[in-house]
Amino acid sequence: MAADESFEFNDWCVGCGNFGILRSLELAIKENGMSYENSVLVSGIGCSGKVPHFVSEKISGVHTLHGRAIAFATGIKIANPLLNVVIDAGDGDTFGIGVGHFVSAGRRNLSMTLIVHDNGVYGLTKGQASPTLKRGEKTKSLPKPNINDPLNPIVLAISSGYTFVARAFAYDVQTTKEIIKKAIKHKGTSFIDLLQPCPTYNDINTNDRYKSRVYPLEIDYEVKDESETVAKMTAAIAKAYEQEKIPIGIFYENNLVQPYEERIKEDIPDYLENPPSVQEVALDGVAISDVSRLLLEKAV
Ligand SMILES: Cc1ncc(C[n+]2csc(CCOP(=O)(O)OP(=O)(O)O)c2C)c(N)n1
Ligand code: SF4
Ligand SMILES: [Mg+2]
Repeated sequence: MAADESFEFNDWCVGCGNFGILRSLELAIKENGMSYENSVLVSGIGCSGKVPHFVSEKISGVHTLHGRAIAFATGIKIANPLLNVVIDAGDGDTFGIGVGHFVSAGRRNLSMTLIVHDNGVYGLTKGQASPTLKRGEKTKSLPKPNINDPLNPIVLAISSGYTFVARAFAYDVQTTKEIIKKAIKHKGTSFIDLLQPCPTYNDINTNDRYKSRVYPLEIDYEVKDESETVAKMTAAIAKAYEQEKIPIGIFYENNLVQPYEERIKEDIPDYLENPPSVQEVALDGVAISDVSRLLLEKAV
């Protein structure tokens, strides 16, 4: 969206948890001082993918492809490492078609934030089971109970290398806002598993069910010395597997892992001052872009 466009008519269903996520994000954008000039929202495909259209704060946004939001965001952040990059993606988008990108992003640790709208279903396409729906659960539009085991987003994020891993609940706007603000300020890739009721297709994980089960997570989550890493990961993973009650908060944070942009800077010392986004790409019709330097240095 351009800076002078007003936000579009919102067509999410009444009672959708996406409203709570959108509100939390809008507040975080405002309180973090994010603007059209210094920030961009990147979304995938699905009900969740409409966030850049519906957000009321003036901020740049791009609605991309199913399962490819992380890939687009990675390109944007590498081209302009000074931007705040926030990704909004569905659970189907991130852990189904896009799961390879999810794992690869953890290994890089580029400074950007991934918010996953975790509703247990493919909402936009009428409620098929997403990779976070539990085995044996039969939501409204499934003909039979789900026969796949779910993946645990927190566990997958920690084992993939994410350096800020949290869970939030869509209707707890204050807590969610605070978690989003911290995630955006984090140096490295931050991930929030955002529990989102979908009243239209998920009649199991309802707002009431979540409200009776969520509680604030109190855990010493930050790795302050490398020797603590495995113990902190293990404690976070144990909490992530709790079933009856659902802890909400930050599970794991590690600021000792070098962010990807600093890894690039080791090879290209002026990368942050002279990133590809500020370079002339052509002179008199001849390409003069220096992107090739970045690609050659970082080819893997
Ligand atoms: C390559 C591709 N495959 C399939 C689709 C169809 N499609 C659109 S949205 C969607 C599922 C979205 O589910 P999720 O990511 O969980 O988002 P939600 O709607 O629940 O927010 C699918 C499969 C598509 N747009 N592109
Ligand atoms: S289908 Fe579900 S996720 Fe999509 S807008 Fe409706 S309630 Fe929200
Ligand atoms: Mg979904």
